[in-house]
Amino acid sequence: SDHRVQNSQLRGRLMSAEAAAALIPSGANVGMSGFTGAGYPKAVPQALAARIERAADAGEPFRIGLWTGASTAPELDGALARVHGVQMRLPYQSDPTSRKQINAGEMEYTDIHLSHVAQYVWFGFLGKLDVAVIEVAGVLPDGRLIPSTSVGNNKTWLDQADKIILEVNSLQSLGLAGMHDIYYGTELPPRRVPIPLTRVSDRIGEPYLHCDLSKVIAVVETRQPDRNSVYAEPDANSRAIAAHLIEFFQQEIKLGRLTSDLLPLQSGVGNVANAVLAGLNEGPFEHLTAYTEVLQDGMLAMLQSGKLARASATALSLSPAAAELFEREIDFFSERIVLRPQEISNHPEVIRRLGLIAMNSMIEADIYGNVNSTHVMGSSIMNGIGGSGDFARNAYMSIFMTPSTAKGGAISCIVPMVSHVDHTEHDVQIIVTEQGLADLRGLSPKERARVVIERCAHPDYRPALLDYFERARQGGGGQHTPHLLDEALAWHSRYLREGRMLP
Ligand code: 0RQ
Repeated sequence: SDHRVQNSQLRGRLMSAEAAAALIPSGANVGMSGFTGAGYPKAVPQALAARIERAADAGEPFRIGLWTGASTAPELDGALARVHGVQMRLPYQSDPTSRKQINAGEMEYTDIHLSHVAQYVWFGFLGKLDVAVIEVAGVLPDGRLIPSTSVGNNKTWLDQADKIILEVNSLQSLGLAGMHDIYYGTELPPRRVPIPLTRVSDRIGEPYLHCDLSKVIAVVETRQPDRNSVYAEPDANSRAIAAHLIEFFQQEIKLGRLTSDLLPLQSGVGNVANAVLAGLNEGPFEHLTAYTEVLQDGMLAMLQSGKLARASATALSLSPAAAELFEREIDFFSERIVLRPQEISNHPEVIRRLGLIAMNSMIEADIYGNVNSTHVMGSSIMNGIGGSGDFARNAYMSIFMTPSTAKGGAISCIVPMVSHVDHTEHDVQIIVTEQGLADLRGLSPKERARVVIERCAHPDYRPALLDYFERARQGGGGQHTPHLLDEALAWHSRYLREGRMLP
């Protein structure tokens, strides 16, 4: 058997994915590893999906509650959703099949700030966790676990689940050992003490996960790569957004509010965020650091070029080419990257202390600076809030970015009123589109509206937005945040009726 399972007790639990999946009962809450397509179990979820399908064919409904770190991959979310095996999902997903079922009302979904998930489980807010299914890179002779390419909520799942299934993936690099920092010092209120992390690269915990070996009911060997999706080449919009940001940071340096090493960067997921990093890699800043949730291609390139000195995250999210580079240069990256539990990578206390520059993408913003990151036309979920709220609320500076239009121009991403609010005007300081950058710090709502419309809206929509604002200024309503309530969401309903927002 495989040298990666060095503990004899756990070696005695080796079995097939099918046999392991047979140990998960219907109705169970299952905590799986996985964060942005990294470090998720690859065999047991598919075997479980096959079992669920057989049960359905036999007329026996079989569904589970599925908890993870964040998004996973087709082999996990996709496979289980396709057989309608997920009754309730939390805290984040980005899977097309799951999204469809959630929006059809066939799957319950609880979209939770990623830093809250572990403590909610400890508090008992989410009910009992029955089974943990965790991918690891290996098992040490004493039973400690070498974490995989994401940490996410794995520590909490291992601690809180009644039973544990381990997937040992021999394709994950053993060079990962030592890269993680698992903090076991979190207490429950009222016994909490400060988290002793004052610099991005501080190590405050241990490199390995541990668990009660008597809870381990199965160990499954796998050899499969992470999802590793390719990022799009930065397009003109993304490059323009990056250029506006770089100019803004330079201005802040001139004003003495930032230095040339800026402050630790947090960058969201997606193509725009990745393109902004590519822009920063060519920008004039030096000795940058990152305290972020997901380390994507852009950050790997910045570490390699030396622009980025140190990075902390809870997960990798790499393209196949970047994953290859990571593997090849693992000793180099191991000196520069720390992977932490998501309750620490996203912890409000640490984010506030370090003073992050948080850069996240959004779906839409309104003229007053409220931001919607999660819902299309008010009622359909896209992915979820993820870590954007953890970072936006607590950062030194909170930036949201988007192209000014979507769907070939039929949708304006700057609207009179957002159709769903994830980040209120109080948590949003900078809005950037390819058109320009709106610095909202210290502005009143009416001042913000003028800046957002002038700087960020697409020229095709600017007159209509100004017209809305001016009529709201003259309407009889309150003049702190002027709105025309009968019209505020008319752009969205017009899009749903006619396929375009503009009158
Ligand atoms: O859909 O591909 O079907 O056309 O939304 O839009 O422009 O490709 O942007 O990939 O960066 O995603 C906010 C969803 C942006 C993401 C969001 C449609 C658009 C397209 C994607 P199509 P883009 P991105 C830490 C930070 C929340 C979590 C977060 C997200 C699709 O960034 O999920 O921030 N964020 N986490 O057409 C209708 C609009 C639209 C619109 C765009 N106004 N109306 N559809 N789209 N704008 C990391 C983690 O938490 C893990």
